[in-house]
Amino acid sequence: MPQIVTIERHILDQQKRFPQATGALTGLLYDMALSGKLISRETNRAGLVGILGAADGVNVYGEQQQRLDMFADDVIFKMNDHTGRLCVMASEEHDDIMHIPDEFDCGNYALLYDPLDGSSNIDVNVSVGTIFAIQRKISAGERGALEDVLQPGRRLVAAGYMVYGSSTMMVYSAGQGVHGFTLDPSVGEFLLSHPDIRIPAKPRYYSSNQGYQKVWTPGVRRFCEWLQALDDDEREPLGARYVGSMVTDFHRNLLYGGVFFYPGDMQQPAKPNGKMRLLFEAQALAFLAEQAGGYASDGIGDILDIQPHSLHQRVPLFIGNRDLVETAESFIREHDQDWLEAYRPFREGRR
Ligand code: AHM
Ligand code: MG
Repeated sequence: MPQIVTIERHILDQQKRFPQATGALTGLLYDMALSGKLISRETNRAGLVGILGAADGVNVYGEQQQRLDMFADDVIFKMNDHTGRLCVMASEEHDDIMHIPDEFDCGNYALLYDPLDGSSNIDVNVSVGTIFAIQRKISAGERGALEDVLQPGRRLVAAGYMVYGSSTMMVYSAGQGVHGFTLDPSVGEFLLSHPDIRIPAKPRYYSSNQGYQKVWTPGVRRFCEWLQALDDDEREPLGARYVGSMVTDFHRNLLYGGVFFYPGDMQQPAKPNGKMRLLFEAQALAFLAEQAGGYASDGIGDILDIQPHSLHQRVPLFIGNRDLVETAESFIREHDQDWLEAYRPFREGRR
């Protein structure tokens, strides 16, 4: 029988490489794993317990929240509000940062999360996931502040996601490679199943909502044709796969090689900055992509180098094999001057 490594053991082993570590990050990652187990249990039972369907709430983007979103959001907050490890939290489902209740101590980390990514898939039993990222506290005050979460992805201490699919997986990196764990529901443990994940050099898939092709910029349209290897006898075309739950699409491309893209557009009303949230979706996955040998860009440059200006800032996103993402950048440089001019003010926080 091969060696069995639980996520707890793995996180502890990684901590041992840093003699100065206090154990706070270790505890935090373990609590994320526990949150994942609880959310997984509810997503598995969703159809049974009648908690499906939209709740009254509408999130800050004007989208309807599903009840499971709210459950997942609450689980992660409650799991982490009293541990003394965090100074502040921020969730895609909340307009503002969330402070640690006064009765509890504050710690040295900030947690950012998208509790249930791809939630429009819940009602049809398609995989969804949780995305999280951890920054170090930089604010002077004791109780944390907005500046703790408005940091470039380059400074992330750790990031990861859970996918609630045919099995539940947790994938994380604390800056030493990307490691994947599969939940064994019979014993309730995440077991190491995918050590040291590297994106395969030969990609297989591209993932994008091609229903929007008409509103894509000329550079993005040409990039997609290039992926399909039109007029190219030397390269094989990539297959198309799009779940509509980015964390799931990203997970597939991480294991098989490929690129996910959700570009900005110039149609009226123009959305030059696309849909993905920089802090709750793009940064964490960009960190993991880089750790696995890949790359993430907004079409101009590295997602990890973008200085965030607001909590719910959106970015165009191209993520996956480095050569594919760099090819997207060069098509955009060559063909999308109008878009570049429209997008830059968003990137630089002038809009
Ligand atoms: P969500 O966080 O509100 O669920 O939205 C993000 C999701 C991504 O997971 C997915 O890739 C994208 O929205 C799908 O959008 P579209 O339906 O426009 O293709
Ligand atoms: Mg999301």
